[in-house]
Amino acid sequence: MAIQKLLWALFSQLVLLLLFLDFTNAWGLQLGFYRRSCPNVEKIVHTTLHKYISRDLTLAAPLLRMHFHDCFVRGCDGSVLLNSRNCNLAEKDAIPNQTLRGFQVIDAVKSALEKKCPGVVSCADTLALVARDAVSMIGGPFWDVKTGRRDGRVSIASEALTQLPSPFANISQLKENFAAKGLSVKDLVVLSGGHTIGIGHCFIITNRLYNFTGKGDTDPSLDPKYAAALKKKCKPGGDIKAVAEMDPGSFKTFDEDYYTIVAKRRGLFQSDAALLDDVETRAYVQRQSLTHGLNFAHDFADSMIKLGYVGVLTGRRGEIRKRCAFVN
Ligand code: HEM
Ligand SMILES: *[C@@H]1O[C@H](CO)[C@@H](O)[C@H](O)[C@H]1NC(C)=O
Ligand SMILES: *[C@@H]1O[C@H](CO)[C@@H](O)[C@H](O)[C@H]1NC(C)=O
Ligand SMILES: CC(=O)N[C@H]1CO[C@H](CO)[C@@H](O)[C@@H]1O
Repeated sequence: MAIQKLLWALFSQLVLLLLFLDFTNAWGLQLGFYRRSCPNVEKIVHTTLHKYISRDLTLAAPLLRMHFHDCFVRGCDGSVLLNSRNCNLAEKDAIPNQTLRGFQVIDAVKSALEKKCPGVVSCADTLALVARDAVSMIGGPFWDVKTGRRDGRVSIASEALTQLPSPFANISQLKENFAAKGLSVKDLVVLSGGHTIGIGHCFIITNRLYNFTGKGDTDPSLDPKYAAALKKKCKPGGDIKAVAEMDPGSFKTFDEDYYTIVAKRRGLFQSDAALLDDVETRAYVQRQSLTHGLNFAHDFADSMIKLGYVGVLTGRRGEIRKRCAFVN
C-alpha cells in the first residue's frame, strides 16, 4: 500500500514535470549550445552590440521590445525579423511593429556572427542574446540565456495583431494574452517593467488624453497633473512622430522607476494603468514602488528567461537563417 502511494506520488510528480516542460516548450535549449560550433558567440554579440548602444543608449529599448514581440508571435523563432514578400504581409509590417526600431543592429550582429561561424547561430538566439545584453548595458540585470533556438519560416502580419497585447487592453485581456503564452500574472507585472525604458508615440494616447469615452474627456485613471503635462507634449492632431518618454527623466536607464510611476497613476498606456486593477499586480506595483525595486532586477531576469522559452523551435525544426530578413 505504502509503495503504491509512493509510486503514485512519484508518477504525479513526473506528469507535473512533463507538463511544465512541455508548456514552456524549452526542450533542446541549453547553456552553451554553440560551445563547439561557435565558441565566441556571446563575445561577438556583445562587442558588436556595444558599438551601437554606446553611441545611442535609446537603442536598447526597441531591441528588448523586439525580442518580446518575436516570442509572442509564433514563439521566439525570429519571425519578427522576416520581410514581407509579394503575397505575404509579414509581422514587421503589422501595426504594432510599425514602431519597432533597431533592425539594422540585429543585421550587424548577425553579419559579425556569419563571418566567424557561417550558418550556425540562429536569428532567434541572436535576438535573445541582444535583448539580454542591451538591458544589462544600460544598468539592468544580467541573466544566462540558454541557446539552441531555430528560426521559423513563417511570419504573418495579422498574427501580430491578435497575439500581441494592446496598449488599450484592460487587466483581464492582458492576463489572457500572457496566459496564452504560458506566462503568469507575475510575469505580466514583472515584464511590464520593461517600460522603464523607451518611448511611446503620442498617437497611442490621444484618446486617453482628449476623447476617452467619446465626450472630449480624459482617462480618469490618469493623474490629472500628469495628463496636463502630457497634453503639452502630445497635441490633438499633432505630429504623427511625436513621442513621450515612458519613464520621464530616466528613460535611458533600466531602473525600477516604472512601478513608482504606475503607482502614482502616471503610466503612459491604459495597459500600464491596468496593473492597478488586479489584486496581485497592484500588490507587486506597490511593493516595488515602496521598496525601490527590492526584487525587480532578479524577477525581471527570471521572467525574461521564461519569455525566451515561449514556443521555441529546436532540434530539426525550422532552420538557421543566413540573413534574418529572409528565409534560406
Ligand atoms: C504588457 C503588455 C504590453 C503592451 C500593451 C505594450 C505596448 C507597448 C507600446 C504600445 C509601446 C510603444 C511603442 C511606440 O509607440 O513606439 C511599447 C514600447 C515598449 N515596450 Fe511594451 N508593451 C507591453 C509589454 C512589454 C514587455 C513585456 C516588454 C519587454 C520586456 C516591453 C518593452 C517595451 C519597450 C522597451 C518599449 C520602448 C520601445 C522604444 O523605445 O522604441 N513591453 N510597448
Ligand atoms: C475587458 O475588455 C473586454 C473586451 O473589451 C471586456 O469584455 C471585459 O468585460 C473587460 N474587463 C474588465 C474587467 O473591464
Ligand atoms: C470623440 O469621439 C466621438 C465618438 O467616437 C466622436 O464622435 C468625436 O468626433 C470625437 N471628438 C474628437 C474631438 O475627436
Ligand atoms: C521597422 C519596419 O520594418 N517598419 C515597417 C513597418 O511597417 C511600415 C508600413 O508597412 C513599413 O513602411 C516600415 O518599414
